[in-house]
Amino acid sequence: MGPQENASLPVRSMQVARVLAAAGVAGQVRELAESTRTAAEAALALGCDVGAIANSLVFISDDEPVLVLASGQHKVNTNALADRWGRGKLRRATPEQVRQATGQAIGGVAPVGHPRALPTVVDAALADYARVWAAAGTPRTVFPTTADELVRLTGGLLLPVGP
Ligand code: 5CA
Repeated sequence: MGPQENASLPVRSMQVARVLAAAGVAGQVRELAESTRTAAEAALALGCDVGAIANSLVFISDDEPVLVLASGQHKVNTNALADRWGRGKLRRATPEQVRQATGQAIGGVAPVGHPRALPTVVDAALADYARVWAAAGTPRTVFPTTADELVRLTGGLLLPVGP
């Protein structure tokens, strides 16, 4: 099913679906009846390991928003990641900063579909899974992908982000 056929998706998810289709991503955005607002909820709804959920976390570093696509299995070690990434300290973005940087709601922030592409790190732990799931613009929409595909989509760096 292509994005055209998926015409009932919310506007923000249609936008994500279009970016994915344009990038040649095969996985389709799907809207679930259950909430996928958190990694735990998404894993339950999808019947997958929580580690296979890619949370799209926005941080502010060196005065600009950056994106960390982190496995739901662990917290981001921001100090270690800033060192590895060669960036200044990472501070969690406020809800307003998340909205400004992504145009998407917290709990539904996608890896793509933002007003401007964000410098991005993809959690190396996601490479342990043959299929990972990421949010698609709303707290009920997701799409299947892989760590490699997320790197390609975002132009990001594959780095360990966990403790
Ligand atoms: N839909 C799932 C992935 S399929 C999802 O979006 N997970 S998430 O982790 O990326 O989104 C929930 C995240 O939103 C929380 O982990 C937290 O990092 C962020 N968040 C929740 N509340 C706030 C808040 N008040 N300010 C900033 N970030 C928040």
